Amino acid sequence: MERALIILKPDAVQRGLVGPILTRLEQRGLKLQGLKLMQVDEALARRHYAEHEGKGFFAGLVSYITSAPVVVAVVGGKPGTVELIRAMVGATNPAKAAPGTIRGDFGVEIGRNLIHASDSPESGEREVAIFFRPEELIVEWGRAADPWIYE
Ligand code: D4T
Repeated sequence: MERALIILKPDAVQRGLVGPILTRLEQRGLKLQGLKLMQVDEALARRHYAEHEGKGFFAGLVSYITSAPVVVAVVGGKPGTVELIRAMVGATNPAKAAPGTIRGDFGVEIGRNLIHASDSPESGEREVAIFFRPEELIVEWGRAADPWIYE
């Protein structure tokens, strides 16, 4: 069962873009399995972004993600979900992200790129486990529209 961790970063929360971004995911037909507002502390930020430790932008990335509350969500349940969400999110640098993508429609700079989405099913599993306890998730729930979204 494939799923992605989504983080609506501090700029998305501060700019009132939580609703519009979640709306896009919902309208696409994606299904939430978990959702919460939280403050990321430095230890969590370092763990989540461990692959970037040592890079020039790492300190700025950690201070940005810990600077104010974020909204974290788990989205998925179907094969292909991670790739579909990454396509909706757009390129890492919003200046290069295509119009119609979340970063391409709402962002300007790479250090304020609004949203994180897991980049593979394996990352999704690792990241969901970092941010959510199992009891915070509802993995299987029926939705009346499902047969109109999935064949
Ligand atoms: P995230 O992980 O936030 O979904 O972004 P991406 O998956 O699209 O991009 P990434 O892992 O390569 O980068 C993580 C995070 O670091 C910021 N960043 C990245 C930055 O501030 N400067 C940079 O030069 C790069 C490469 C943006 C996203």
